[in-house]
Amino acid sequence: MDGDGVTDADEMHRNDPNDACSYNVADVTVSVTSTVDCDGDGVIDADEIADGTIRTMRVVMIQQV
Ligand SMILES: [Ca+2]
Ligand SMILES: [Ca+2]
Repeated sequence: MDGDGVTDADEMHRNDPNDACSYNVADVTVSVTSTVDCDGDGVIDADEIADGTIRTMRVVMIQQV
């Protein structure tokens, strides 16, 4: 578990279970325990998930299209 809120079983599908910055927000089913800030905006991912805000540059790019 990397603490990104996605179980290792779910991460096996398409994400890295050892990288807290690799996860699909739709697969977050457990408490987020990591304190990483993957997009470097100063807000840790756990808080961004709780707030429903953007956590990764990839999501930003998708939303800009
Ligand atoms: Ca992960
Ligand atoms: Ca962030």
